[in-house]
Amino acid sequence: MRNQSSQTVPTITAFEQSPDRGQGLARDMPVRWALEEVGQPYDVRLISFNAMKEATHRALHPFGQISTYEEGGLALFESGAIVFHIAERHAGLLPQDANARARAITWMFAAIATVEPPVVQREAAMYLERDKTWYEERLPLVEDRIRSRLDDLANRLGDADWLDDGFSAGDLLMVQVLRRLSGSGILEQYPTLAAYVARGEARPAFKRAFDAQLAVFTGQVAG
Ligand code: GTB
Repeated sequence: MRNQSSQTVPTITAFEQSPDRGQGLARDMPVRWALEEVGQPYDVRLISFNAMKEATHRALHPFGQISTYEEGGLALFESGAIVFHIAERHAGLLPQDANARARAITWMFAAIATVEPPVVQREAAMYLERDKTWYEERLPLVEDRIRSRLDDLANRLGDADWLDDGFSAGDLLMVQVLRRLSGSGILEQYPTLAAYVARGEARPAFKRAFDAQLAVFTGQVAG
């Protein structure tokens, strides 16, 4: 959702040229999705790999990465924190009931702190460690760690649609983490989790967010 006029809408950053070639796997995607879920218009500043490491961007993001979020005098980084901020400020991503809200926040942390790490390790192995002598030995170990998490996650999800009653920011982050296993063959071994991801991807807000980041890759959005 691109803002046409107001100066007060948030601005997020995204890759000028995402290495995922428009698959929506980079960290602007959960932020876009959250903004779309709550109906908050936003602007996007596209950023190159070089610019990401410069002082201007590092003032926003100490680690020189995407995504960032600027809204008036507030500047945030870390996609999970940004999604949490959006969910706190708008209705739609966290339940009103205090206990249900706390559980949804717990799932946000679980996605980022428990499920995501082995997924990131797999990405690091595949993209950064492929030329190492130990790569062929390491990859199956990392994938076993992912399966261990997915075993437990699938057991907890059971045949429910979402992790705790209705869709929440916890599901948004969990689905986005699981999407990063697309094409690995791992997620396909868990039909209920694959269906859970498909449910997330079928949400209109997801589709709007996905199309917006894809438009960057296909050149339909100028930086
Ligand atoms: N914990 C941080 C967060 O959630 O915001 C992680 C941020 C992060 O890793 N950002 C990455 C980045 O800016 C982009 S998303 N990297 C540039 C750098 O560090 O120099 C990671 C990512 C990149 C590419 C793919 N892909 O091609 O599939 C998937 C995920």
